[in-house]
Amino acid sequence: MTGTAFSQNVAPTMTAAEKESAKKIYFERCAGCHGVLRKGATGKNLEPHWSKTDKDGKTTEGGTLSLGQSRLEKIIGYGTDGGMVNFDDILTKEELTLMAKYIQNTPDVPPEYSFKQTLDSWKVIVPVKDRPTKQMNSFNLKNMFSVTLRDTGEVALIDGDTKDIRSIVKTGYAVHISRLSKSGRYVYVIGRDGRLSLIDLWMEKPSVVAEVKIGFDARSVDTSKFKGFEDTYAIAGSYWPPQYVIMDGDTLKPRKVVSTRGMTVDGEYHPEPRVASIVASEIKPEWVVNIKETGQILLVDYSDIENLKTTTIASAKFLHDGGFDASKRYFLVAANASNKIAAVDLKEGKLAALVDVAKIPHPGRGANFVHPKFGPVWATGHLGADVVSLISTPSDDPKFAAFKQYNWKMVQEVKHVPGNLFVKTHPKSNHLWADSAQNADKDTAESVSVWKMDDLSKPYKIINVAKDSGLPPTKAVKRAVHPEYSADGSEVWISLWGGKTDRSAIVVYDDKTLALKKVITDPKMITPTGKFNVYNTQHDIY
Ligand code: DHE
Repeated sequence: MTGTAFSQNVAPTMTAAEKESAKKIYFERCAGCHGVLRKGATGKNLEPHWSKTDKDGKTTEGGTLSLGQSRLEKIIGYGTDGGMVNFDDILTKEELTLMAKYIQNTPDVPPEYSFKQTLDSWKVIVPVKDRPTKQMNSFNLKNMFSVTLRDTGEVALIDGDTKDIRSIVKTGYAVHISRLSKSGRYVYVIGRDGRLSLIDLWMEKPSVVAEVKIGFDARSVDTSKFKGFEDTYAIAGSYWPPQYVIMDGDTLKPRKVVSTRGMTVDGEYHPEPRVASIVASEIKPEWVVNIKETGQILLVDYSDIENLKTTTIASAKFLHDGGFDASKRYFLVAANASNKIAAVDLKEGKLAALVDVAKIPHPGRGANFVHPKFGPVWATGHLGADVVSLISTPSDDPKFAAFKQYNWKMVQEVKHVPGNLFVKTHPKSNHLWADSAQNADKDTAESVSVWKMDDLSKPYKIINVAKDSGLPPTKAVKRAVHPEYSADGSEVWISLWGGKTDRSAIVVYDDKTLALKKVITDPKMITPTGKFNVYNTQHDIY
């Protein structure tokens, strides 16, 4: 394609009102994968015209203008084999036309967001002095689940013992994750709109005690977990603007904002390097902050936040989600556009390995177990391939010495189906669970697969969670997503992520017998997705 061919194509005109509504849809549905500046990450570059020159000097060009209106409408409506999902069941025909027009126009650059704006947005709803000094309810907090109700902008706190909904809390838009303070008292909930809510589980009815807006678009949060810093700080990462914010743990008072703009691992400047996963090391007073577009993993030392020290570890693009190995010395993160897992050694503060896996790894937190042949392994599923990859992880335990030879090798690919988002197990379980929520086939997307650890050659059982729920059939697929264990490892909870007005459910299975145990449903149970068991999240058990 030459520059002349592009110059012949002109972006369709749009009224200010059309642009405004397209901008809103783009932010809610597209920015997560394609970026606010549309430079692409998990999704393709969507600028009207782009050109890039590789290290051999070869220039390639492309852009939405060269694709044109009708091709773009088809791609948005029906999706592609390359991993783009279809939007014809989410957007109207008029909205599909609107979006195809919008992405042929030059992207709007959203405003920046300063420390002062962050501070101005900060609200303490219940000051620390007015909070309880001991637990005021009789709930077994260890087994409480914080459940994302994605499309209602709420979190449900569900009692794992009784399965009762104890509280439904208003939070940010399309909440992404919940994380626990080291003590297990506070739940931190981050909305896609950057609103961070702090929930105090000790209150008679657990409620939000503080809030702050850390940016316009966000996905990650964690707290300080190193000895001596328990519950002291919180950190939240923003997609736009690309920066992270360090706050006081019990009030969310902003203390520092740090930009993540800079050079990619390929040596190019990137204006939008978004903060993907963040985890707290328990070995040092450090957070692991994974920067998506640059492929740089930051170890942020919070022992002196006025004189912040950061170690920058080059890995691969584009960093997304990940979890610890069983020893918690290593953090393994998906570099999903490179089809690699990067492992960071938190003791040495350096990259331990870059392991090749299949297309678009998506581990969630991953799953740790002892493989009968290869010893300790960490598992990741894939969005773009039909396997769960097992990576051998090091252990100091002499009983695993014989497995050292396999360390950091991908030792087995367990046959699954594409469209897997999350895998999960528990130290007390002999089962590996994997969803297939993004699979194109409805039955498969509504089911999960379970393997026995001693025979990973095929799933021991495929469970159709939507059928087990007994919910009436709906037009929208009820995606069975995100297996999560109860605190004692005896139950597995699966969400049914249905239509945004459909009553849905969380379906609970007995992990030993795989029998259906309970369907948790309620008129307020709309679009449940992530579920975060207090004890397992607090202690990184998976
Ligand atoms: Fe997630 C984790 C980003 C879409 C459910 N998701 C994460 C993390 C990131 C991320 C960076 C790691 C956070 C951490 O550990 O600090 N997710 C993104 C996106 O950019 C993406 C692809 C597109 C978007 O627009 O947001 C995206 N994610 C989704 C969904 O559509 C899911 C399935 C449903 C939902 O609720 O939105 C979804 N993501 C989750 C969940 C986790 C998560 C449940 C936490 C997993 C865990 O067990 O800890």
